[in-house]
Amino acid sequence: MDKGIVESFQINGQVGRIQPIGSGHINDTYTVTIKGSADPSYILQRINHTIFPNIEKLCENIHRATNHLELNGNGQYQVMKLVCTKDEKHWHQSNDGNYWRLFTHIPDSHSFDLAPSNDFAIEAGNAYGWFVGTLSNLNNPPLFEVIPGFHNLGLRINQLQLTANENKVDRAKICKNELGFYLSRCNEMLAFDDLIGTSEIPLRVTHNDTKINNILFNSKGKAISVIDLDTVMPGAVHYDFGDAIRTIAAKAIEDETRLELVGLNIELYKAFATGFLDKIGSSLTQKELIYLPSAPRIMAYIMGIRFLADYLRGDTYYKIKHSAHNIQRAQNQMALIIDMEKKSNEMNL
Ligand code: ADP
Ligand code: GN1
Ligand code: MG
Repeated sequence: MDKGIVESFQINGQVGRIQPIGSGHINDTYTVTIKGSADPSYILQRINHTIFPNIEKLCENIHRATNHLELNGNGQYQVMKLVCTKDEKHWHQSNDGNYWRLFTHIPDSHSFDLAPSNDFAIEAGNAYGWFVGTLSNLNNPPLFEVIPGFHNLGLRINQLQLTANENKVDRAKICKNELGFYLSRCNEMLAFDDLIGTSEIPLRVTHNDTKINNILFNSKGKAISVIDLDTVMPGAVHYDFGDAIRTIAAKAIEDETRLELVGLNIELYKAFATGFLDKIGSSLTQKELIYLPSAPRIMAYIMGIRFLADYLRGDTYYKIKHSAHNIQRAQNQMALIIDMEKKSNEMNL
């Protein structure tokens, strides 16, 4: 790793170690330690500019969101800051054409891929509820839509169908079952899509990638920060509630291939919902509340069809560790959906 990249930012001290961290599928993330210090001071990220082509608008969204959270969040959570480059920009382009940004590191923080207990789930619910609640009035002008139609079900279903028809890498025959599973549920899912953006389910400012590892916890298990702000943009509250449940109330990680282990932990689900609604429940509309229990199934469905579409197009979007990785992820989400369908009565709030 070229230390010169970090040195192009306004850092305090001399760059020491740069080490990879995290399990994300899109960007590359590193901790940066300053010489003479034991703990990291910064987080360096290489931005995937194929997926996020408008780097300027992407960084502007993050800058606006972090400022707003700092000013209006009542100090309840720590907010990481974008560090400027020496020429006062929020990103740096290296000679090889890559784009980089630097954040302040939240000290003494840990992230998890599953919730270790009910208390963590409540904490996570509080943190994401605080996030959506605090950003609710950041709309003048609205944040930039960094990935158009990111959680638009109609668009994602069309993409899946098109990719299956094109069958570029001849994988459609391998995924007949998976395609059948997802396409057989599309009408039921689309009913919800039509309500988004109406007064009943208004557009808010949402995080749109509310996995549990995008919350930092301290050593006492308290949530201390919400991170990974690439996809902060207008969205429905269901996106954040539903996407969070996929990892916070899941019995197994997203990459688990022993499908009998995959499912919803109803206690963790209720704990997350309690924490989330505690922070934001009173400002939700009746329709938003009615649809909340369906949101985890809808978001698992969206993620499942995105994994499957990527498998069908030859793995061009998500990072993979082996050639079956994306179809296995799509199967994992199927198992989660089936379990949530069985538990739909228990999921009522
Ligand atoms: P990705 O998009 O690849 O998931 P993240 O922004 O979530 O990238 O960062 C990956 C991991 O790096 C996080 O799960 C967390 O452990 C750590 N991390 C990211 N930002 C910070 C920060 N500001 N302070 C401390 N740790 C961080
Ligand atoms: C991607 O890179 P990561 O893990 O933060 C994806 C999310 C998916 C997630 C699935 C921009 O997020 O939408 O839910 O993988 N982010 C983007 O694990 O596509
Ligand atoms: Mg992340």
